[in-house]
Amino acid sequence: MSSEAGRESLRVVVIGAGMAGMLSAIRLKESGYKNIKVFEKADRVGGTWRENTYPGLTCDVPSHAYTYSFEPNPDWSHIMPPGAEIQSYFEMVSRKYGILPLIEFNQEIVSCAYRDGVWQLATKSGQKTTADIVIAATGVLHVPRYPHIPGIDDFEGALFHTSRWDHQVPLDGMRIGVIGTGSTGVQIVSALCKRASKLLHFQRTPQWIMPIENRPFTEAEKEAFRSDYALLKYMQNEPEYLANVERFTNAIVNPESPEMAEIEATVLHNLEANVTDPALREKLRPNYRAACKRLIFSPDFYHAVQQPAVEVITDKISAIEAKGVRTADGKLHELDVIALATGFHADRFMRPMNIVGRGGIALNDFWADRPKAHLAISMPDFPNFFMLNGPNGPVGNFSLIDIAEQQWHYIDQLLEQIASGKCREVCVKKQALEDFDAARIDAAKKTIFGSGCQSWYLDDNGVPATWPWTQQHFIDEMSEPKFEDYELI
Ligand code: N01
Repeated sequence: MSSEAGRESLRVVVIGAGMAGMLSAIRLKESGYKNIKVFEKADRVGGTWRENTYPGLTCDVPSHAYTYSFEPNPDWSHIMPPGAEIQSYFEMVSRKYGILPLIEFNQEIVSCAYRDGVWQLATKSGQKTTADIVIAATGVLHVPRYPHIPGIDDFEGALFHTSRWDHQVPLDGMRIGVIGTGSTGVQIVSALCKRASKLLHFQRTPQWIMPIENRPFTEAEKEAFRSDYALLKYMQNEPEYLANVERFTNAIVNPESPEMAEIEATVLHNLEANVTDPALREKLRPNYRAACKRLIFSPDFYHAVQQPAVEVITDKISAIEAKGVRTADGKLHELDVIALATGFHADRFMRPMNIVGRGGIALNDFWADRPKAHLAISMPDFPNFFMLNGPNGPVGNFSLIDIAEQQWHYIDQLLEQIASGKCREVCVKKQALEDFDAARIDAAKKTIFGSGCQSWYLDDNGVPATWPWTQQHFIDEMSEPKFEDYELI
């Protein structure tokens, strides 16, 4: 069979129409695959950027780096892109690249089982489909983590998780509580500090804050990006940003490196120089190393927490009551709105979908100890099932779009084995995954993420679940599969 004929006949299902699912659909279409279906549980593309709409939502990767390589965008308004602009960008791309007709919206895949050499999928509404190849592009942080706080259902005001923001609820002049000090909580506090009459930031653990500049692009700059394509491409791969990414990943991998010392000095100086009240400064001072939790980049958080309406509350939350939050010191903090910036279940990936591989092996059993996949992409006994942004990938402080594109480059080469008729089934060998996983865990324990703090990077055993090597190592791995690691049947 020629590759071309293979691409025309193979049935490919992509799960999810967020950034990575859209990328898959665009690339498959361009490569000549004719039988592509994308299933999306919601009614629009965009994934994370569709679901998160909270005030202040901004990506902390520079705008021009947070774009598909094939669709640079001269119109970004700021150095860091606001969430709503990212959502509009994805919607524009979905139209421009003609992938909307491939997407079945409001169709959540609930099961995906490998039987008789094909994947059989079913949606919540009962639609069934058969695929030769499945691409899971279901995202990482999409299942909200609700805190177990006594009385949480008793609150009489508005209470919601930050990824389920209720835009009907007025905010101006209101008494607002934000629980959680991750990237989300920090951005919300920065956005609401002058809108709320009282803004209480409930902090269980303080965070190190890396200062960043986030000014608007001038009209002249945007015009230059529009008229000079080379400049626009340069902005996507801006040398200073790439150097920062390299420095950052080197620091993560080697906590004793000069790069990490530089990060530590910068965040410490940020705290010392910009928080004037000594008592507040001590409240905000973490007792663990910078970047152990995902480092927060913010141009204005310290400014925000020093606004008159804002108070950082460090007393433990003991309950939520009808009128507000009660802390362990006995005080009731009366509130109109509570935003739960309490993060996500980062170990879910495709789940709760019921996925069953070759020989009846359930994904939940395969991942009983921890989510794992060879190079974040393939699993033994799950043939022709490939993940974008799967477990153990380099989800960190840099562009996930770039990571997904590199992963696609790798997956595409695996697909080619099937399309060209060299084999019918591709999945990583058990031993290859075991070797990868052992080396990964060994390296992960030595990264900054394993240096002694709680974070969503850690698995249930307290081991960092992320990519533990440099960005360059990832780029090298993604350049070409080592086919000897794969079962090609
Ligand atoms: O979630 P988090 P997030 N009582 O898990 C606290 C990406 N992102 O939504 O540290 C009180 O980081 C918890 O406290 P502690 C980015 O990758 C990117 O903020 O566990 N507090 C913590 O403070 C990011 O890392 C962008 O002690 C409770 C917070 O809730 C990831 O999403 C923007 C609690 C959770 O922090 C997740 O960020 C936004 C309880 N019972 C998000 N339970 C950008 O690009 C939890 N907490 C900028």
